[in-house]
Amino acid sequence: MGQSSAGYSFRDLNPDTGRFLDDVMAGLSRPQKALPPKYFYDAQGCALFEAICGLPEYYLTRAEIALMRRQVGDMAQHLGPGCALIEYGSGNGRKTRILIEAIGPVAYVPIDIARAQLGATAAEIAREFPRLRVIAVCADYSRPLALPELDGLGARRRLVYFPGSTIGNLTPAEAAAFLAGTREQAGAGGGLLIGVDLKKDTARLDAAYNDARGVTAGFNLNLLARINRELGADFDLSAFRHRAFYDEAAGRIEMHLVSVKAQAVTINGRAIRFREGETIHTENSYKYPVREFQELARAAGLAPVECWTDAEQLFSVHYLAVPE
Ligand code: AVJ
Repeated sequence: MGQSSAGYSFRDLNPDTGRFLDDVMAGLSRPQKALPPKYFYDAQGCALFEAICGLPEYYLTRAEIALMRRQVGDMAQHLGPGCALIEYGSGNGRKTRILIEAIGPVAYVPIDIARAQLGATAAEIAREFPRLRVIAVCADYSRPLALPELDGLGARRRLVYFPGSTIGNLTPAEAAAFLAGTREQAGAGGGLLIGVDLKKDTARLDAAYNDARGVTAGFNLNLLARINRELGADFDLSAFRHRAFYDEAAGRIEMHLVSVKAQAVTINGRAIRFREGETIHTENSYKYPVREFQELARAAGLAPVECWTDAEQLFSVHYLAVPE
């Protein structure tokens, strides 16, 4: 089970060992250069993302927390006590605490690629809920992963929690495949609780990813800084600009880093050339109306049971059941 300390155990599946360089080289060798958004979250990226969550323009986190506070009693009726709660992308665990308090799970399994933050969050939650079994798993959940043994914990069912609209990073086809895989992890009689950002007017969406203070720009550019730090590359951060826009036809925000001039960057002894205005596509963030997401869930073999939204209709949380 890996090293264990006060109240929680930590299993490290070494999600980034050797993969970061391969993924960066592959992504920057494509006609439309691209980098996987999961690499945003090194220690600096985690801190920048936390800052984004507090920005006036970034309504998502506030709306989701308000929704959780208001509806968690109703959610608990569906979810029941005594489950094993598995969470993808646990981050700082702020929403999770609201859920744990209301539903009383027997075990909590946070899964995250950000090792340091995962350890800190697992330790804090274990301290706050002394009777809860906390089993942290450092892993890349975008790939198949073996969950720790949960059968001996006396859980009545498995509930997978995937908050924050992180599922928006996937294309709808990828999201359906991901949901189908998650259905297997929850197992028959289990369930999924998923936070999904709603479609809304373009101006509001554009503002959320183009904040006045430039924190989102810093978050995006930190990906290049991380490649410099960890892979010894020589990206000139002042020669790239943040760009984010809502593509209404695709129903998604796209984030890019734009090369402001023709330039070459050396990574691992290889020159990567950029034309002036050429971009690296760093993130998609899909937005779904309630009905559209429910259809996606059905295509993945899940049964939509309930969907809660906040008072302003900015954000949604879906409860999907795994059919027996
Ligand atoms: C964590 C993927 C949900 O898409 O809104 C925030 C990440 N990117 N600002 C999102 C993000 C730019 C965020 N997710």
